[in-house]
Amino acid sequence: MQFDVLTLFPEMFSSLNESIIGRAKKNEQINIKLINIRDFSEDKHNKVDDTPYGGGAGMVMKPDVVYRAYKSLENKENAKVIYMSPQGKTLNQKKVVELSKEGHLIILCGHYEGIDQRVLDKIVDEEISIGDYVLTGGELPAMVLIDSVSRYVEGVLNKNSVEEESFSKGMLEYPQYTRPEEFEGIKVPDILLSGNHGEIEKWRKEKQIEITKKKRPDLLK
Ligand code: 4G0
Repeated sequence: MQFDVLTLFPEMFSSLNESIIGRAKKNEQINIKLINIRDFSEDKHNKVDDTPYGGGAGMVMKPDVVYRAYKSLENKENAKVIYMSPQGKTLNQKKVVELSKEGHLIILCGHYEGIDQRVLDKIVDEEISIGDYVLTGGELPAMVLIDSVSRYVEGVLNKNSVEEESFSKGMLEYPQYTRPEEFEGIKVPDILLSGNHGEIEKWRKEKQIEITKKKRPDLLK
């Protein structure tokens, strides 16, 4: 999976060199290309934003600079362009799985009060939000998208983890326990030590229902 990220703050993405996503990059299961939008300013002060027409607070990212950054990318023909924005459709696990089937995502990160509408109309295929709150930029949402989508790329997780994942099936996970057998006077449920795999599976399914009912009843409806 190829991710191209258009951003004013490419250094924010260094956290993606850690853990499972870092390993996926090293294994070339995913590739993340970071494009600094500022490199495409032709202004002597490297200006990337300006005041909004019609007045109002804040700054707007200039359409020409964003467009040159976009045009610099290769193999755009088969890519989907995603704009991270609080006005987008809220990301969920279904959308994540859908996006993981694309081969190439171009992710546009806005700052200030957003980006001039004309370049958005020209290049954006889909506007996506990670939830109903406003952040200072689209970079954290872009990282959330890259992380969630990468988990479904072939070989990034071991197959069992993805297939067993109950969230995709609209349920929360059962509780997990590891050694020691007794912690602060609290024992691990006996059934998990029994070695009876049929009974363990039954217990876990019951727990999933109980936990989903209690914490996220909306998922069961
Ligand atoms: C575009 C995404 C981008 C427009 C981006 C702000 C939250 C999310 C940005 C704005 C973001 C999200 C109109 C304020 C950058 N904040 N929920 N901030 N406006 O996914």
